Amino acid sequence: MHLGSKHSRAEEFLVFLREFQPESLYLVGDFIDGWKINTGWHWSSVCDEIIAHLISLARRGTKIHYVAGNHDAFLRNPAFRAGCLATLPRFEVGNEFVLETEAGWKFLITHGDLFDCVESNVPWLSKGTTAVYDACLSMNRLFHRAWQPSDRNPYGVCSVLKDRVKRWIRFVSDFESRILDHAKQRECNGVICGHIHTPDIVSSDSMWYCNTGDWVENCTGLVERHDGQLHLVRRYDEDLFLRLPAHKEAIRRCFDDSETADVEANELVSVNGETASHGYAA
Ligand SMILES: [Mn+2]
Repeated sequence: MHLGSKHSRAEEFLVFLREFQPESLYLVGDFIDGWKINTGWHWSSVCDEIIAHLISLARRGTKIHYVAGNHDAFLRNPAFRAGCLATLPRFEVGNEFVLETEAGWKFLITHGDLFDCVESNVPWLSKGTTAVYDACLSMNRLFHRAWQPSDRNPYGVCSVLKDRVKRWIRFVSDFESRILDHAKQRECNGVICGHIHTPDIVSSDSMWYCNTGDWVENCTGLVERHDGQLHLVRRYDEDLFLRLPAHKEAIRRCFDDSETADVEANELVSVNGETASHGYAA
């Protein structure tokens, strides 16, 4: 979300959030942009409405998991958490959580900055690229105001941003493998992260890599539906669906019959109707 940054799409996010009454809500890092507190803080009344809506969801029973990111790393400080957040009901902060879907698949949920070599090893470079990125976003918005129809994504036209994405592809591939290795160590079947702002659902090395995207450039969010499908909602693009069969551990718990479970777990899975052999082996 990067709430507090002038590029945060608070209005669009609030519309999305109001569509659901979820059992659990995961805010996947950089929800509040603490880096902007000293260099251009933009906190609108819509930001207040978002916070009020989150509190109201928690009061109505939604469990809220706040994953800390690099822009809200102050929440990684246990003293801060104990002082400010302890009184909030049904609200938990952490670096990572494990979500088990209705179908029994385990996803590690983490922001992703801890697996970004630049962020971990060269923080000054990370801050520098953030400044360049912000300048690109501002240019993009000016371009949009001057020449684009209002129903188009105001951040969808700047070629500078597209170049940026290409340049980062090599970096992204390493980011994916590092974060998936970590999820594998945590005995998960996939990862749900953010950080690089590129929404996606892909199969990689018998694992699932899901990136929730952002509410800055893309306006995207990931929803687990009651039928067990993962649904990547994209405000300015066609939605993506990940259809997973019941996981064999879940089947085993229900029927205690490993023979049936092996057959079910080897079913084909699909993203947006295109089937692919996932080949997952527990
Ligand atoms: Mn980040």
